[in-house]
Amino acid sequence: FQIGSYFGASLSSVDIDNDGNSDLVLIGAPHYYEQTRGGQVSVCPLPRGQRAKWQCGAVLRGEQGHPWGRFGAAMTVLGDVNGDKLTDVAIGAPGEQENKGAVYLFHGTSGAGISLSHSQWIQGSQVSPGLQYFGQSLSGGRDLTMDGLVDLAIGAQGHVLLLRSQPVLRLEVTMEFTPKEVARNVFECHEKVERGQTAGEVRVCLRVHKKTRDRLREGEIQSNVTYDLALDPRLPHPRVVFDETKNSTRRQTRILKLNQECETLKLLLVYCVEDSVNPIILHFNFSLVGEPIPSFKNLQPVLAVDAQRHFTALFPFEQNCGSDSICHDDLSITFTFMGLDTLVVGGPRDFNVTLTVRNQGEDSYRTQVTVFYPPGLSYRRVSVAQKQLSWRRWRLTCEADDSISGPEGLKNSSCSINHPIFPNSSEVTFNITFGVESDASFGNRLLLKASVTSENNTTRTNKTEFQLELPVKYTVFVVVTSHEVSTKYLNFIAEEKTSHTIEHKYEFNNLGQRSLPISVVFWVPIKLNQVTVWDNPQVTFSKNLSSTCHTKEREPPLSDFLVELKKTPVVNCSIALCQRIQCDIVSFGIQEKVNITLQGKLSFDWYIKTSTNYLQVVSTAEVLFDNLKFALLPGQEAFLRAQTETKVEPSEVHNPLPLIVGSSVGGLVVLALITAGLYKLGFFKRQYKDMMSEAGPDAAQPQ
Ligand SMILES: [Ca+2]
Ligand SMILES: [Ca+2]
Ligand SMILES: [Ca+2]
Ligand SMILES: [Ca+2]
Repeated sequence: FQIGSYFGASLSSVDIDNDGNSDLVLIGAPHYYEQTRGGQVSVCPLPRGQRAKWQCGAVLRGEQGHPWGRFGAAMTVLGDVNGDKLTDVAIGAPGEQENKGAVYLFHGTSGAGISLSHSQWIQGSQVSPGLQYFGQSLSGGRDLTMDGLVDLAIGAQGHVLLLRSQPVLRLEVTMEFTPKEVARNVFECHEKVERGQTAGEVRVCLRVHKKTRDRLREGEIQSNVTYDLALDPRLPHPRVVFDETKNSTRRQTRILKLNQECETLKLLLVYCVEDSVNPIILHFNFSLVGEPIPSFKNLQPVLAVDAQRHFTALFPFEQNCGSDSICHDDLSITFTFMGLDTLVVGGPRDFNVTLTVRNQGEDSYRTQVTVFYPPGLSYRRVSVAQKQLSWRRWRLTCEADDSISGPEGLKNSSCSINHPIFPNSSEVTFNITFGVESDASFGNRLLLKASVTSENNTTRTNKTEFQLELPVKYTVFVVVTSHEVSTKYLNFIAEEKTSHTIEHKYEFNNLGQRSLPISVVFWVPIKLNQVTVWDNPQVTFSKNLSSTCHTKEREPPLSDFLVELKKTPVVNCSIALCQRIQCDIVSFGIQEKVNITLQGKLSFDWYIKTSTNYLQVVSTAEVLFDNLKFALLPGQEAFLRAQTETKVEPSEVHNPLPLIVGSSVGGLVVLALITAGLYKLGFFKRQYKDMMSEAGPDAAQPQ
């Protein structure tokens, strides 16, 4: 106890449950001082049993901010004012607000207790501005106005005020949907989307109840109720609207008596429903204002302070889960590489996997496909395959997790299928496109895994996981070319037994993205018709490469070299005995370049004259690689082969003397023949006769 608190200055015994026995005693201590509130009332339940002691555990207090409020200076038992049949009390605090005063109401609670928070705070200044010490005395529990409702007399300085208690109302709301669920064929979208389908109807019924017992006649009590209905209030795009308003909300105001009133509202679906797991929510809230009753001096009914103001009803979607209402899905997954038999790394950048997911059980919730793939692949996109067995429009969204996880060091992408429901008896086929890094290494086989899961908690089966391997090869991009500095032309004098140095130089380039072992093979014609052509060919590398070379001879496939040479003046391995030189290079690096030169002595004893007067000596270079591990891109075979030609021609020896002699003799013979011919024709004789006849007559005339 606080000294000077005036504990016991006011006192009241209360029979909360109205059984005729007092349940507790309220003891006021109006001068009890706290920094924020002045005065308090101890709640002391009557001790049960003869030797039991008083225990005043609970304390009632006024509002904060009134250290001089003198809460508990007066108190009275009110009777039941809120209609719960439990006794309520009023406590005065005449010192509040500089002695303007206030009165607090506390409701009895079940279990013969009292609510520690007040239900009403009536300030004297609100009742009448000039009042002082409002609440310094209180008297309640009687009906003075003949309406059957208890009233409260409140003393103030020079005044007594009579406050009436009001009829207390509650509103009962029921909302029922017809049909009980939105039918499946209505909310599922088919190929042809029909807008504004009727989802069903809701019957909303309101009934005002009066809680307090009084002498008012039923018909006299009316209240003005304004209520708001909202469909899917938390969704940005509600799934249904009221047919009447074409909106998801609707406001209505009605004057209600104490009877039930109902209305039926039609609900329309706005669009194809994607979320058919969560039911449609219909929310109801209202405000109620009692109509003043003229026959009782405008006594105004009031809504109970603790009345329920919000109501919700759920309109579920029809589910496909059978009579047990538990959905057992039956999922399976398979995939293919779309006919691809080998993945060629460094070839096409995109790599497609076609997945097929089936649900042969009941509806599947939040179905998810996860694909596991090695680093070197990266998720690009997902697309629904063109041909589908179903009319549905599947919604697929995938997310890639590029972090490497799990003991196998795989990456994964997860795709949600038609969330939230992947319906029963359905199948979807879709493609996931991966990018293939051109320098990726997968070994000789690529392993892909996929699994399908759902939130149905159905056990995993061997159908819900799938894996497939694909052989992998890597692109080769090695280019061999004949070098410019090779010996292009040689001539010789047939009579001389000479030979010339010959060089065929080849350049090898690795333009690909990876180093690889290769073999280079040279073909050199060494003998034609058992006569040496290219003597002792030698191979020299432009730089040190770890390599080993081995040679062997090969007989020509075509035996009749004369016939072939007449067709084409080429000496190559089809008609000549050749040396095949193979050099195995252990690792030919990325962007590496090497020149390899074939050297030797070319002799000419083998030379055979043909109509062309020259012959081409041809060597060939080839690149070989392991076909099991590596592959060429289409059209690149030509880069793996090159040849070098040396034109060989015999030199002509020119002697000028026989030509001069021959020309002179010929000239004299021609001259002799012309002269002889002219003589035969009488060219010389006739000239002589002519000369004679012209001179004859002139000579006889001198007589
Ligand atoms: Ca009692
Ligand atoms: Ca009560
Ligand atoms: Ca009354
Ligand atoms: Ca079931």
